[in-house]
Amino acid sequence: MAQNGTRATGPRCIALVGPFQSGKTTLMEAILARTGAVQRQGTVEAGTTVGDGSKEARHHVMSVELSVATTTFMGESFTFIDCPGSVEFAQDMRAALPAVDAAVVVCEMDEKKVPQLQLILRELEDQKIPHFLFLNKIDKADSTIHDVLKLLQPASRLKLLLRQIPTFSGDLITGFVDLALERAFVYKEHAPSQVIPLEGETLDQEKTARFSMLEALADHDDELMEQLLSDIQPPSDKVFDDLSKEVREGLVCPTLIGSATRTNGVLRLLKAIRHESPDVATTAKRIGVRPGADCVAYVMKSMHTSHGGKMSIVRVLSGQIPDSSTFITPEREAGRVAGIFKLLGQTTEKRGPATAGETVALGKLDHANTGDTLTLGKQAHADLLKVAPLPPVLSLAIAAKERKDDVKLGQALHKLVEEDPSLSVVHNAEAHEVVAWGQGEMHLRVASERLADRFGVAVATRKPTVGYRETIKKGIVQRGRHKKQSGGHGQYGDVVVDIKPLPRGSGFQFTEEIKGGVVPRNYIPSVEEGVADALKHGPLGFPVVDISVKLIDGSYHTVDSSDMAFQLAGRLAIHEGLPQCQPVLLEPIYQVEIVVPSEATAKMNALMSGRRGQILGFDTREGWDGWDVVRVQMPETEIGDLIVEVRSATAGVGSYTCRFDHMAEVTGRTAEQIVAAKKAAAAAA
Ligand SMILES: Nc1nc2c(ncn2[C@@H]2O[C@H](COP(=O)(O)OP(=O)(O)OP(=O)(O)O)[C@@H](O)[C@H]2O)c(=O)[nH]1
Ligand SMILES: [Mg+2]
Repeated sequence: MAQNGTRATGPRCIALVGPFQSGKTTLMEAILARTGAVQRQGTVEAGTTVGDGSKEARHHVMSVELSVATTTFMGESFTFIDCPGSVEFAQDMRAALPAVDAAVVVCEMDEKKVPQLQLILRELEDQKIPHFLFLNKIDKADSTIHDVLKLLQPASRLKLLLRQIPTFSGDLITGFVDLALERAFVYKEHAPSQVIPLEGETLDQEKTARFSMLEALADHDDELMEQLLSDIQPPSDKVFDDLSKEVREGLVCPTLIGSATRTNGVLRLLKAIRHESPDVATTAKRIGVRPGADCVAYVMKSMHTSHGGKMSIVRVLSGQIPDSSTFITPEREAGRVAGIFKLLGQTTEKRGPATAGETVALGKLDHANTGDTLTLGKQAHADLLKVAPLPPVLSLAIAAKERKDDVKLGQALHKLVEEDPSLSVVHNAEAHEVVAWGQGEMHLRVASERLADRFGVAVATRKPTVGYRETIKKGIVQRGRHKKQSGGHGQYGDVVVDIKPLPRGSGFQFTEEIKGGVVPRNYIPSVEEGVADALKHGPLGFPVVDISVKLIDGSYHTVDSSDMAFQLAGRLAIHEGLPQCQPVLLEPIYQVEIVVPSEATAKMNALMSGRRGQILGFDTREGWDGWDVVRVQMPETEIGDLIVEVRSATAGVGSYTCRFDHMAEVTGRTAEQIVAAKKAAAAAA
């Protein structure tokens, strides 16, 4: 293991994370071009990048899953995990992060993206993952770049340490000064920057900025502090050692600048990563790999490919994986490896055994899922880290366009959920619906596209059915008589029932008070059956609840009475009685907890009034400085696309969780609309 400032060696695995569209995929492409893994640097616009190689990512021109590429830099192997920036696809990043050595957080000089940056940095800080900031799109930057730390520091709990400052020619950024190296560079497009003399005004700026950087490092190094106080220039080895040590220990976060599209600043970033990120032994220790454990690997993502096989992207944390080895997890046998592959986006290249530190794809591990901890041999290693799925925030009912695909749809959904546990599937038996829950409109849209593209199941989606009910406000005593005299055998059943409303949540109760055998015992269960059946569709079209039905009288015929006749009589009594009992519609009300940055709390008020929500209270969010929790009760139907508005009010970072609370009466226009929609749907069916 690398000690203090000495450089780590061996294969490294680095995550590229950051707010939506900050340039992660482009940066990975620039890195691959700079290190010679690709001949020509592709662009996301032209759909020619190694990352975002899936049909869905190309189609939407954004990352919708992680992309992995391994390259060699200065004789060492580096694997980059390009993570989607959209919050809707954040699960991929969360699942991969535990096993990386370090992360590069790609960001921009954009105030609107700071909240999302904060969320990502928080995740890295909580998991103690060493990280760098890469301020991208420097080609578009102006002089406000001098305030970069003022803009970004509030998002980070670690001290941000500016490692490079830009140099200008007029308003144009033409290069940078590296404050650790104390060297000035001019940018060359798609070529390494050139060293130029550091002199004049630039030298003065460099001195000031370097002093700030050293001061930040000295917060964790008394010797350096003394040197600074006594005006002694610290040796440059010491500065580099301190940088490495403090980055690895998660004490500071260096900030580098550059432009991914022009490949500017990429080489220096790579050098910083190479020099300052920890090795796999440190990472294994961080996430709790048992010392002396033989072969342990972590599944960053398992995928079902379109040609049917399963691929698991794993980081080897200790030991070696030979081909054809059989893995176990604490719960099950994960399968036998059929092929070990080096990845370059969608391109796979078969290779030999993988060793500690490497990130590879394993073929055909049929029972390995995202987040699994794999071990060879008989004794499983305890699960390293089970990343909890993000709570679902949006749902859609999904059906196969062709009935023959129903079974295939179920299987394909199961596979998608295995790959991405932030997607879940609920079967609504009452509405005969398969409901997919996910992280947003795009997440669910991409899931539908994958069903079609990868699994060959074309699907139609619609809003999920809400579980409305109805009940009655007053009681009635009602007779139901079924009598038919046609030719030979007649039919005869006659009942009188006392129908009454019950308190909310009581459901359906059936009792009887038959005296003198006016309805023979053996027919009473049939009456109950008929009543229960009639209650499935009340006068408004919905299941009736919170109602008691007591059988109090009736009559029978020795020859013509039968189970069927009494069932029909029971049903008739309900059909005729209920419309006179002031039926009312009931809708599910949910308890919703919305979490938002405090600036957006007031906006939630307005949002709720438009969605029939009732605010129960506000609180500060525990452990989250500057965030609030808003507790609300709102109808299920109004929750619908709540997430879309919560996100738009919070630069994408707000979210909510909810659970069913109770059923409540709906009246007026809202109720009329719901009933009319149900009638229309029933007529169309
Ligand atoms: N001007 C400029 N544009 C850039 C730079 N890097 C990326 N872009 C543009 O920014 C947009 C997003 O780039 P991507 O690389 O897809 O960003 P991303 O962070 O991977 O996006 P998601 O994964 O969808 O979050 C594209 O239009 C890029 O061309 C840069 O250095 N300068
Ligand atoms: Mg991307």
